[in-house]
Amino acid sequence: MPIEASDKLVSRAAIGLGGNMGDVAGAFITALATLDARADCRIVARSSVWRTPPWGKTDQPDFLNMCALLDTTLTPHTLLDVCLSLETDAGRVRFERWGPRVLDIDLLAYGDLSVSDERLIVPHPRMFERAFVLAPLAEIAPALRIAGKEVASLAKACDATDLKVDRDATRRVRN
Ligand code: A4P
Ligand code: MG
Repeated sequence: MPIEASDKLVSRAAIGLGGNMGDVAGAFITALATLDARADCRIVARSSVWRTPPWGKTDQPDFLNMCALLDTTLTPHTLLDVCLSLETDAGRVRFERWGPRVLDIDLLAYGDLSVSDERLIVPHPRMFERAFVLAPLAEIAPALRIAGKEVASLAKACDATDLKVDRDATRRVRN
């Protein structure tokens, strides 16, 4: 179904989902279904689900990561608030930065907008060095330009040798 007819501008946003506690693929499915059920959001693409070694804080279990594209009439800040509430709904409790989590949703890009304030930085500042973001994003948006660079070439410049597609989780998320 197309996004609800309104006089509001529709923007294409990219989000990254990650987690390494409990049924992460189940949390991805619920979060994407909840977003898609809103009148002001429509999921238009889902990447594969990738199994990825932990980045930043390495003494924790592997993550599952995926990306999705959505059309939305929400502002970037309201979309962030919706994503943060989906994390809470999934049972996320913040223990430590970069620590284990059921569900993390990052707003990677919002149209070609740049935002930088105390609550939100878009494009996501750490995505350019993260194969676990760029490999899934390149599957669904290779030609997207973020900060002037094509996602496909950003992904090629990143070492993705330790990442692999989780076929079962991908099947679940795409069903
Ligand atoms: N915030 C600002 N900009 C954004 C944005 N573009 N998207 C603020 C989302 N949030 C944004 O986030 C803290 C605050 O960042 C939010 O309240 C929001 O206002 P958080 O999710 O509470 O904290 P965090 O996730 O622990 O920290 P951070 O720095 O956001 O971590 P990252 O960058 O999300 O990294 N390894 C693998 N393999 N896969 C992963 O998914 N994830 C992380 C977390 C570390 N290592 C990983 C993975
Ligand atoms: Mg985060």
